[in-house]
Amino acid sequence: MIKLHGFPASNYYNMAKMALMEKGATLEEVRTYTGQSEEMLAKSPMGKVPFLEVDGQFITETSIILDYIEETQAGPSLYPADPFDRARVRELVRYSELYLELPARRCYGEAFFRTGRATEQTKEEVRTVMERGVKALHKRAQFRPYLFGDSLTYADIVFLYSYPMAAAVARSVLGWDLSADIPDANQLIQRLKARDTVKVLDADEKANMQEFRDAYGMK
Ligand SMILES: N[C@@H](CCC(=O)N[C@@H](CS)C(=O)NCC(=O)O)C(=O)O
Repeated sequence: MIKLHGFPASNYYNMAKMALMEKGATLEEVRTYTGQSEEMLAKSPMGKVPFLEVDGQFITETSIILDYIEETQAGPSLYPADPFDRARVRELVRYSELYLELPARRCYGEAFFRTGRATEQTKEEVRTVMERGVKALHKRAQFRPYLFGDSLTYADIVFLYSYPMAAAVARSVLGWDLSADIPDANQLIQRLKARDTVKVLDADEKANMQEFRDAYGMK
């Protein structure tokens, strides 16, 4: 059985967990917080979550984990059949990850945790990358009604756990209403949030929030 390490307040963890749930896979969740201990690095060399445990061995990096899930688990395919279309979905995954979530993450301390304030230079850098990410999404995302066509793909899963954080950072740190620039985003997020899998993920995330804050010494 696949074991998924991480914690439900982690957006990346939820991407991997949602993919497994959408596949109807049997999974064991192993509560693991991030860190740099040798024990952790032996399993997750960057000390990050999520990571998968398969027969006592470990796989890290969410997009790699998603591909592994696709290749090993039964259930509906979360990629289109055509190789070109699959590449397009992978592009969308990368756009959300690298040009929305990752830059926004630099301001999570200020936006969500009150653990620090972003400098003006950081804000400028973050905004520049995100603005380009938004333009890239405009060129590729379909919203028909999913990011790529009429069925759920990994692009939607990664968007669901990237866009809301990016929008919150944009609003609270950058004074920028991201939803005005991606008008179809909110409707897609609402559609995704109505899925049974996401209702469970949301409840698990809420239930984990205090433990998560305690684990990192946050108030
Ligand atoms: N590139 C990684 C990013 C995962 C990530 O940043 N996870 C966060 C938790 S949501 C983490 O482990 N942070 C700890 C750290 O950056 O050291 C992936 O795709 O899995």
